[in-house]
Amino acid sequence: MLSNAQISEFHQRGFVLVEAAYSESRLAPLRERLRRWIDESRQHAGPFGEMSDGRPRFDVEPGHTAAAPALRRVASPEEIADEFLGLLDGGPMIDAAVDLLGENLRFHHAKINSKLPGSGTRVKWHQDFTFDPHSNDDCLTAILFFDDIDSELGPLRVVPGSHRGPLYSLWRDEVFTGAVADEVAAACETDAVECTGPAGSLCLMHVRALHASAENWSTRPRTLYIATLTAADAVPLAPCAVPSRYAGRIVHGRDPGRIRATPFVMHTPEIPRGASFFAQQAETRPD
Ligand SMILES: O=C(O)CCC(=O)C(=O)O
Repeated sequence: MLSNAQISEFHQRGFVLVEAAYSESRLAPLRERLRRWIDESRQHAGPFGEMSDGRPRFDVEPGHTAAAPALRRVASPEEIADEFLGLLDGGPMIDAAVDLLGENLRFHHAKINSKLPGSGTRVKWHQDFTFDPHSNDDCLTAILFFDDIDSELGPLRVVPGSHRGPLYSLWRDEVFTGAVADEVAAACETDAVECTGPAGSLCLMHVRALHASAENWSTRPRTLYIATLTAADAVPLAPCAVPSRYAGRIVHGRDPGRIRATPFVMHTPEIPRGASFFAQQAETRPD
């Protein structure tokens, strides 16, 4: 699926964008399902639904109303919609992950992050690995664009090469902030590049890559489907904040029946009390 140049870009920079990897006809049923969930959200004043750990499955922004719905997160969509479960059966995302991580692949978790027009939610700088540590870091975050995404929409921003740097703490003064320290974030602001492209594009990002995204003050939506896939011999070391009955499923190849461990030191992550890490990041003092 990926060219040698794309594979080497992923290893050098920590991410690679495959433009229009998914066709309109593959995106349409996913968008339609999301449209129905947005409609459903109009009936709720706050986060709703339930994940297997009892926390809400659907998260909405503060200020969400029936007239101006602000659904910002659907956790584990594969548990409640076959269209999303189908993404794990094969296709560009799985093929690209095989090219980057090897034949034997496991699913860890997935979610939809939506920034509807005028969305005030932003994502502070972090690395996915410090939320979801595994015994080795042959793990990636696959990000599928539902919309044409340009600079105005609060696109994903990534710091090239940061996947080869340190793991940064998400804790400040004994509080789990879900974001790196201000001085690390300031350096990221200088070094980051935007990940933009047409609907159907697929960004494959190393789980150690530092990334963030700004608010979407535009009149267009910015929706991402985000899945974490791992080499099959990478074993999770902490409970996942987005539980799924499909977690650990082999999505390509076979279970190698072994655990591969590489050394690293990091602080333990914390599961958010609420629906998602958006509130966890926002609860902490502004940076
Ligand atoms: O929605 C985004 O822009 C990024 C989301 C993200 O980094 C995450 O959910 O871990």
